[in-house]
Amino acid sequence: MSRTRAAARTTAAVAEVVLAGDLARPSRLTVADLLGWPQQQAEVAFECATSGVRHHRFTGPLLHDVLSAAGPGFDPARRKDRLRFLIALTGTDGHHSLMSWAEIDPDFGRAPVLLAATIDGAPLDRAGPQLVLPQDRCGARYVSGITAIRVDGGYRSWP
Ligand SMILES: Nc1nc2c(c(=O)[nH]1)N[C@H]1C(S)=C(S)[C@@H](COP(=O)(O)O)O[C@H]1N2
Ligand SMILES: [Mo]
Repeated sequence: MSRTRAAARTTAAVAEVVLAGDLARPSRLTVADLLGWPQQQAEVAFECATSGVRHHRFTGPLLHDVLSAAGPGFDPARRKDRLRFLIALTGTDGHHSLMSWAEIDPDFGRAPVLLAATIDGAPLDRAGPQLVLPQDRCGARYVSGITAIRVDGGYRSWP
């Protein structure tokens, strides 16, 4: 394979996460981009219904830092305004999880949720980032290979 084709392949293999929804600055982020935020570390244990207790060490930015930088469409000065916002995460295989904005907001649930850039010392550039919820007993919300994160403030008008 020529060097150019090898380089193109390498580029194609780098996973991207689409940040979309009610955001002033929607974007596409690679794992390399995630390394630009302050990095947190989490040693976690969670139970999987099929494979028992798993232990992992993750590093990466806080999900809250990354999404705040994208400009979610609420008035930051009005705390109640944030409570109608949801965060929908999708993995490569279609595994989904929903969170409320308040879960990760420092004024509310303050969950130290990471958008992990490494797992057990290995970079996630090709696999894509993984959601890390140190407070979860079960592993099901640790969505891996995240392809899209949608911030949705649409609950304003319901019912
Ligand atoms: N994309 C994706 N992420 C996923 C899942 C999945 O099916 N797809 N399963 C979840 C479940 S049920 C568990 S227990 C953990 C398992 O993580 P591990 O195999 O890395 O320990 O991943 C979670 N993340
Ligand atoms: Mo699981």
